[in-house]
Amino acid sequence: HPEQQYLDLMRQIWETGSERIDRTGIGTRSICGAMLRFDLADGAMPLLTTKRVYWKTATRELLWFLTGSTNIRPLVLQGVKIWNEWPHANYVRETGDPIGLDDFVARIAEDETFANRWGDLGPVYGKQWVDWPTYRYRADGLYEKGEGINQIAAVIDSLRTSPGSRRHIIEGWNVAELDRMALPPCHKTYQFHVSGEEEGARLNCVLYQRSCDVALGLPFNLWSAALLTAMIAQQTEMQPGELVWMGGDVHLYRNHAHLIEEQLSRTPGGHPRLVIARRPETIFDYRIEDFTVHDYTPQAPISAPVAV
Ligand code: UFP
Repeated sequence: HPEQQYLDLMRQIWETGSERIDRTGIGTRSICGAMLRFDLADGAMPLLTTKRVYWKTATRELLWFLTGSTNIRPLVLQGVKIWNEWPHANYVRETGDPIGLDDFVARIAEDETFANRWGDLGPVYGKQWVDWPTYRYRADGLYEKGEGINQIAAVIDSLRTSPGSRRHIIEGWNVAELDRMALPPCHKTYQFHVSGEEEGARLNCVLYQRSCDVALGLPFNLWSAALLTAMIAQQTEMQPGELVWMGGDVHLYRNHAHLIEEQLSRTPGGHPRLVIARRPETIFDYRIEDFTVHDYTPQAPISAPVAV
């Protein structure tokens, strides 16, 4: 079963990873460098079956990236909580207001002006993906803001016009803007590759993830990368090919022991398949209702605290 790769990676890190104190202070066991490969043919998805993965949440996040938004409000309004901790911590730090997370999030939902001021994450994925900033140098040696680059549209264009290119890249790691991001991108580089020709063309994707929480982050990241590949394949009239995932610092948090032990005792089962209901005009026109997953009967969810 393809999911066995994930479980083997988890076991390898837990048994052989080096112990270290990380930025969050929780501590991890970590290895340097790992690779997973998944065949995406016929809608096959790397959606874990040994615990329930909330793929709709990850899908809403991906669609939000594609809108270019970096404000949590659109996610909050859909009940997606994954980015809430950062703006909350920032607000408490800057204002000294000891408001709790739930009250802060309720205010983001109710008050648009408040959300504009306090709900932004800085120039994270959405901004870099569809509006990478450029600068134009003037004759006087100063420079002014140029037009942003839509990397997603550019990759779709290059896949259509020169499928054999080795430059189909979407990059999140904007070095000059890292210090303004709530979190520097983890899934930072996507490279696409076309194998086969004409009707048989298959769209492959390599994702390089610099930092990976294998227990809580990776299940989401695999789903989203596969989904993005499937969407781009549909837009460029190709079949989804292979997803190759590569990790840099690949780790497990020490306080995830119960999750890891439980999950490693389970056996994967079933082959979840993605169905996309329609082919929207552009990559930016997909809606959550367009996606369904068939044959997904996962084992029970296993919750664990996220390291912030
Ligand atoms: N992390 C992921 N995937 C993500 C994401 C975060 O695994 O999509 F946004 C984890 C990796 C790491 C932490 O444990 O969040 C980020 O911390 P750092 O920036 O110190 O690597």
